[in-house]
Amino acid sequence: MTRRLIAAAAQMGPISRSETRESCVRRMIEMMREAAAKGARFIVFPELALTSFFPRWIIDDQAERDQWYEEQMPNPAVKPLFDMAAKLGVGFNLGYAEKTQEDGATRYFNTAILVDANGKICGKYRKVHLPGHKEPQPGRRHQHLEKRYFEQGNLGFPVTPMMDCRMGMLICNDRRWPEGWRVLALQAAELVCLGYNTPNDHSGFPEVDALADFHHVLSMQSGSYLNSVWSIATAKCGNEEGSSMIGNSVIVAPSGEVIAQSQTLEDEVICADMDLDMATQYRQTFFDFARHRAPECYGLITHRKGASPDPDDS
Ligand code: CDV
Repeated sequence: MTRRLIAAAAQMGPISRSETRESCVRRMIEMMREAAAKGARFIVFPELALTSFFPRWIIDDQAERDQWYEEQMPNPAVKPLFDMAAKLGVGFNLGYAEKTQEDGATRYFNTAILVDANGKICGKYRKVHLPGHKEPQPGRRHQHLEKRYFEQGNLGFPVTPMMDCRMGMLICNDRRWPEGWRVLALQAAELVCLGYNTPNDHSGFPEVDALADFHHVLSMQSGSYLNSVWSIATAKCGNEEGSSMIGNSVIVAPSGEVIAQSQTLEDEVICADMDLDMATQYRQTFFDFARHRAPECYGLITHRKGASPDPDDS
């Protein structure tokens, strides 16, 4: 018997600087109802889905900065989303900024969680590939200060068995780096969930910005195909506080085919009926890892960080 999961991407249009968590959660609940009415049992929400994308701003005051993070999950503002998930019997993936006390220090991460159909948190991931800068870049219309406001994730790339599916998570920029996908695939992940905020107006190179949608879809299709996994990528998009962000939320099959794609730059639900066994099918043929991979030849992947022509560079 094939294992099927009807899943959805719940894309969000812009979130203004003054919009409250309560308002964002209301928008998400509305989309959760719509997805459930279409038969979906699992939903992927965007990266940093509870606030505006604050790393575009220089915020020096620590107390002001701390307001952008969640110290508890679920907290009272977000609890209605968990309650609705349990009521409708729908699981979800949610991205948010996390402030936590760990190893005797206050720490900040760009985080995503997996919540099951009973409203219970089953998995957590903290973004590894943080883009942008630690120090503000002079002359930029919008900053991208993720390296200032978050530290690199410290949970690796975990796979969580949930809703009869082996689920992994990546966050936004992670989709451009094949290493994370592969670490998930090597744990027999069947679905990769990813939320993103991808601007197309401030790389400093108009020719790069013009390809932002193409590179996003390319990364999702290649990540899915080369690793034999389903993937769901959900945007926060549109014009947010003067920054233009791409839409194009997609659900991609292990074949690399795009099965569903959003059409707007607003709140929008897309769904797909996923045959989870498709992941296994590809892993028994082209991508039978155990038969064809050669880890003994891949040492540089874990030993060397940057590209170098010097054979002795570590
Ligand atoms: N939020 C992100 O990680 N955004 C990056 C941008 C800055 C390139 C992305 O990869 O889409």
